[in-house]
Amino acid sequence: MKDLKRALQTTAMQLFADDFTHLDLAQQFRTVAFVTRGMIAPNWAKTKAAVDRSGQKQVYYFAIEFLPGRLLASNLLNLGIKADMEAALTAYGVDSALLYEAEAEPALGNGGLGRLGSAFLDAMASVGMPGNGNGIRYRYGLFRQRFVDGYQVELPDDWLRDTNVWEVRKENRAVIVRFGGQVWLRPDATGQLQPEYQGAQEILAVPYDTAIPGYHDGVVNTMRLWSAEPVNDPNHAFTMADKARADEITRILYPDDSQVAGQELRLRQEYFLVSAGVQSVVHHYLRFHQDIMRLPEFVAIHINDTHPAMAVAELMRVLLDDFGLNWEPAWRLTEATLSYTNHTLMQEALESWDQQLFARVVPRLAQLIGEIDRRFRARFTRRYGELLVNRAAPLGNGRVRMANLAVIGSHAVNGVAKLHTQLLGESVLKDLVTLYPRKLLNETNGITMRRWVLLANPGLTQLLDLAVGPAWHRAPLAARGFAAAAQQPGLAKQLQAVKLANKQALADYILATLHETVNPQALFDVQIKRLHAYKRQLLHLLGILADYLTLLDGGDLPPRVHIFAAKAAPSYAYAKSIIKVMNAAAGVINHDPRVSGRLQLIFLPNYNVSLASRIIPAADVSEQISLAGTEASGTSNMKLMANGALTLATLDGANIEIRDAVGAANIETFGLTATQVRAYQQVGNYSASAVLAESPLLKRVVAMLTDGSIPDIQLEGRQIVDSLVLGNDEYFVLADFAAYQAASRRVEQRYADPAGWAQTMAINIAAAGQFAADFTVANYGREIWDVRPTHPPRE
Ligand code: CR1
Repeated sequence: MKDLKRALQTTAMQLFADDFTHLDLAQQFRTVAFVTRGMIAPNWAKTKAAVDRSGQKQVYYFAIEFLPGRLLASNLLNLGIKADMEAALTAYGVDSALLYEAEAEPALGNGGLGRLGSAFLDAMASVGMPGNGNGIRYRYGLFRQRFVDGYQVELPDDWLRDTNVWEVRKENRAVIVRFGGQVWLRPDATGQLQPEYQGAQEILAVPYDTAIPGYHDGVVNTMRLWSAEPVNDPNHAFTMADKARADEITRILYPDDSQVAGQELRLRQEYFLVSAGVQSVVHHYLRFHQDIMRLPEFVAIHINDTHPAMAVAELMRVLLDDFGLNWEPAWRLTEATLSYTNHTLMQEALESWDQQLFARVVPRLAQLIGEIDRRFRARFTRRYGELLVNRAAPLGNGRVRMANLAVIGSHAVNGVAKLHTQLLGESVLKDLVTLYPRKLLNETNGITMRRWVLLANPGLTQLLDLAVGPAWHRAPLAARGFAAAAQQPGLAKQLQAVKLANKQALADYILATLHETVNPQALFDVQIKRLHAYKRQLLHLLGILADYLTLLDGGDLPPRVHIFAAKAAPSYAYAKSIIKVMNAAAGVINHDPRVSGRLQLIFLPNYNVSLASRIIPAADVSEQISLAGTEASGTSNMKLMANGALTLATLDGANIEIRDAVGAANIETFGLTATQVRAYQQVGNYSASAVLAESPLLKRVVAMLTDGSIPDIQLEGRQIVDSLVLGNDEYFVLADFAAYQAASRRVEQRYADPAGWAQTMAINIAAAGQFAADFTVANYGREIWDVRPTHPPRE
């Protein structure tokens, strides 16, 4: 601790020419982060050198989004010096909790997809797998959300305004990415066709590396994020217009989630990420290996969702054009090197690009994909017929289909939960699975227990350490013993006390941000995730309105606080309407003295990793109520169970695996199954109006959206009712309403029995270990990447 204090002083003097205690909080944060970074650095260098020397195979995880969350506390934890650093700070009179909050949040992702990528980076480092992130250094991250008159307003996220302490600019590793222009193929001296470019735009891709330290293991991996700049050529000064065109590529994160962003700029971002990544992987490989034919023995490139699917064609380009390989061997290398994860079944999220646009932006890749398509058809048409092959081909209807390209060019493809993988095989990827029956695998998602329990919930951590010992930090299954331990009334009481304290802390935050007082004894019912029709925040809202009416009718319901946090994509009008209606409903319910202290609706603004860390430890109930067959996996479901929340869920995504892990008695499930939903959809016999007509309560609830009982939502309320009635309720909200209400009552009955509830809490916590990302990456390593951890998580 003395050393740390001295280090803080010295660094404060170097950075700010002042005493540590004289600095403001932002400066103090930078000082602490700088010291921490210095402590990570030697192991970072050592890890890189060791991997290169031993020639271990490395994973490169290509993703257009990463969502690391704030790094300081997590880095200190993983280094094993968190307590010491906090003691040093206390000695200087600094509140470490406040200091952590001075860190800008790197919001370089929209939701689960980006967060999963970051969880994998943390997990790979923690189990000793050489794994690199490859992403984009967006100048502006996901918008900051504010509510004005209940409407979502998007503010820019200027996260790089102050220097980013964690990143290291590596200009010596910059590469050039080429866009547009024209490409001709001309035979060279040996008769091989070589591309010749004219009028292409060259952009410099500059990497910024961030260290990803593993948990207490000395391993430090790298997240490499690329920034676009004009090429710095001493003979040709760039113009301001050149600079603007380059800057534009990495200026913003597209705020879209499960919906395609079809703009040309997005395509340029994707190619930028892919080309810079592939080139740098190959350059690095060649520094330590001579034979390009052995690439897949040392390199695994993972395509996270379709955004980096161009890696298939880009790797082919490098192998053919730069190394002069023939098609067949180049294709074998490409397929052996690449693998792909699908993250959604939502039709509107399946990327495809207009072929002409594609050819304009990446002409050489368009040629190569044309050839991939030609060979694909030649190989399969005779045996499988034109119809099937047309559907499965990379090109069709004037579009480049990115999922098809990714599957065809990868040796393994995976879904992210058992149900999702099964449905992929039956629907979106059915034809491709017929052609490549061995490619499709399941790898159920996982979460970083260290961030979501050790960091977010110190009270629970202490209790787990007490009950089962600290082994679970590294061996997450060791938490299993907690279920039995919690049968002692003493421990169960402590568990209740921890939950109550966490709820009190959240109540304080709610008071500070929204000026609403909530009672921590009430049931805290949480739904936190992107706002999407398929996730059905609307079902939850209808449930709240129904309870409101029940209370007004003189019914008796236990005190309950509904807590939401969600961002809506700025162009997603329907989702924004839901936010407006939620806020307006909150205004009515929270200020109606007739239900005071019994029902509240809290919508916290600006959902992000940090806010999730506040809410999750305080949740009693975790709402996972997507329409069955639509949520690929979900990961908030795992984080919430790990913190003792009871899952109230449809049989969708990983909810099913959570049920299997905790047993049907420790989860509340309801609603249509994926099979039932599909049957309705195929027959076309679902009638939302018929459901409405049968339920007087539901009719009253829906009427509230348009009859003025919630003020100021004329347009939004109408839009929602229209989607339910005229649109025949695409997501079966009304169909599941009655079952949802019944399940909600069962949850309340459980909550009325504190001892039983404590047992359920303990069983959920105890069973969460299997969802640790440490296991997930080890499984990917064994089944997809052929990369083994040096210290695998203990079973
Ligand atoms: C899915 O919607 C899943 C994450 C991570 C999301 C969610 O169910 O947990 O991926 N998909 O696998 C997504 O963002 C663009 O697609």
